[in-house]
Order: sequence, then structure tokens, then C-alpha cells
Amino acid sequence: MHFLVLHGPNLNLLGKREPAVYGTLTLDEINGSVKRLADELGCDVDFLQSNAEGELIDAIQMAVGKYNGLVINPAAYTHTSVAIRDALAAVGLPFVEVHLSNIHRREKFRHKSLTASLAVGQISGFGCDSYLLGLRAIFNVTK
Ligand code: CA2
Repeated sequence: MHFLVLHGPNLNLLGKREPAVYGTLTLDEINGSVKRLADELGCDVDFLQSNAEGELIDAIQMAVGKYNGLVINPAAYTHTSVAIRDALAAVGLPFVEVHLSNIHRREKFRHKSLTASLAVGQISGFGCDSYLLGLRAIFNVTK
């Protein structure tokens, strides 16, 4: 099994800014934890972070035939991007949407996700563990 972990805009700043909201771990540290879990589960994972909507869409389109599923934190695009939703719908790969923070206890504009209704499920509010739970979830539903 092979999974793609996609990180949306500004997540490259993790560990360097706003630790009260997003924690102190860097993106590389989160990816390292996800990779260790993947090794334990016996699956492969690749990672991509992009600040560009089009690059995320290209990665989603190119995931077909290569990956069994996605773990995606679309970051701010969660709340705005019809284009990312359309790409996820078009490829039809199973995906789990993850968020570090609990988007439902933050500002109202973060409560709406344009992608969650296509997802197998959404995991929100557990910091780095959201990604680990997301990988376990996509692994379990696709095995
Ligand atoms: O909680 C999450 O994972 C979010 O997807 C993070 C997004 C936010 O727009 C979503 O509403 C919830 C923001 C990612 C920005 O990451 C930063 C990390 C460090 C410093 C500044 C921003």
C-alpha cells in the first residue's frame, strides 16, 4: 500500500511561528513521525507540501494509479478551494482530511470544509496525531 500525504499552504512554517495554535513540531518532524508509523504498518508514504493551489491539484491528479489513498491537510484551501474539491472528486481516490487544530472551535469561517464531504472522514484537533490517526484510518479502509 502506498499513500500520499499532502500539506497545504503555510504548513512549511510549522514549528517556526504560532506555536500556541499549531504546536512546536516542524513539518519535517511530523513527516518523520508519519514515516515511522508507515514503517510499522508496512506501507509506503510520500510527502508533498505546497503553497500553490495548482501544485496541490497536479499532485492529486497524478496520484491516480500510483497511490491507494491520500492524507490531506488542505490548510486554508479547506475553506476556499472548489478547485481542490473538484480534483479530489475527479480522481475518486479515498482520502482522509486532517487538521492540526480543531477547526470547529475556531473562527466561523474555518468551520466549513469544502472537501470533508468527499472524505472517508475528517480528523481535526490532535496536532501531529491527526496525521498519524489519518494514516491509520486510510490504511485500515484500503487494506
Ligand atoms: O489546523 C489545521 O491544520 C489547518 O488546516 C491549518 C491552516 C488553517 O488555515 C486551517 O483553518 C486549519 C493554516 C496552516 C498555517 O500553518 C501555519 C503554521 C505555522 C505558522 C503559521 C501558519
